[in-house]
Amino acid sequence: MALINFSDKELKSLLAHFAIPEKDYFFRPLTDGYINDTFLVLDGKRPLFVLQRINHLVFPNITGLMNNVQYALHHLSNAGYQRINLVETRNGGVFHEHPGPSYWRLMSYIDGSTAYNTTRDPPIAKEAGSIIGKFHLLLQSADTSDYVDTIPRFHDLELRKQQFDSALSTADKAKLTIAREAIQFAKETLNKLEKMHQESLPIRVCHNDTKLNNILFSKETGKALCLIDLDTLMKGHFHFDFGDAIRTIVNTAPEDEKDHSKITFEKPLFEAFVEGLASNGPLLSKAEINALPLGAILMPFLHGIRALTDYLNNNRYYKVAYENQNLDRCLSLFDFTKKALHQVDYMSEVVKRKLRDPKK
Ligand code: GN1
Ligand code: MG
Repeated sequence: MALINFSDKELKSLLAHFAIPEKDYFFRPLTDGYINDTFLVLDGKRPLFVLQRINHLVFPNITGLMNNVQYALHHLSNAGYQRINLVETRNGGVFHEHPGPSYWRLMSYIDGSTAYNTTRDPPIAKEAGSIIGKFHLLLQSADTSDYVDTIPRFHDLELRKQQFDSALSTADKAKLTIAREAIQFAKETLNKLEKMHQESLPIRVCHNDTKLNNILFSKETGKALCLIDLDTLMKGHFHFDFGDAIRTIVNTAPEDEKDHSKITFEKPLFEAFVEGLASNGPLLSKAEINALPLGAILMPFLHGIRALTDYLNNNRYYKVAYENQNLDRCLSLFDFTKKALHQVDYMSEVVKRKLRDPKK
């Protein structure tokens, strides 16, 4: 998908649909996301809001998605969890449908907050674990049947395999040759993962995109404040959220890193993250704890195979900054998958020791 540009004039006219004081606001694009278009709205130098176009090709049920977000935000607010507010439109809705169509929402900006793409800092990893645990504690009382699947089968390996197979059957010969090793690894790992035993696991309302840069931290105290980007909030299993966090916290390299010697599995960061999770008290069942190492392999692999599929499909799904970015992302995610595969026994030992409820 190509990057889309919006003029200040267009953004101003969109903002006018929301119930905020009329002022001469400035806009600054935030370009880290691969799906939506996001802009910081500033009053002079002060960021006040986040304006976002929701990609309706990726998320066709915008009403369902925004209902999910509203329900969840209702739960996601307490002393240790920073509330995010949706700004209503002048018609009292939570999003604005623009002719085209395009779909826009406006959220409060959390003053004094920051996010990290990567970290080498165990206290940050621990805070990340703590806030993800808190997110799940707060949503434990949510009724999963209230939430629609914004992307059905989002983390379903079988679906991702089918999409990969279909991309293989239509891709250019040249691309199949360039990606030969990645394709081979994908096939082998699909076999391996299909065989990895899974006990039956509870369904929770999950975030489903708990990468490190979806966590806001206080610049002043270093505390994690809350999770952002709730578009994929829907039913799921806890090890999905665990795995997405591990792939972006325990690996200190960015997702499209080309130098694979920089991709590492950092044990101190893994342990700090698990300690952060444990700091909320018992949350997970025995079966969920047993599934955590699988999550740490499944999630980088799933993102890798999705990036590979999109590379073979000529970048239809993700926004890419350059032609081969999806292939670079795939190779880097597969490299971390390999490194995590070597740490299965280590991960099992740590999560059992730190997370099992001593009373059970
Ligand atoms: C996409 O655009 P962004 O960064 O919020 C993707 C996530 C991936 C992420 C990075 C709906 O999210 O699953 O973690 O890229 N979201 C969707 O790989 O596909
Ligand atoms: Mg996202």
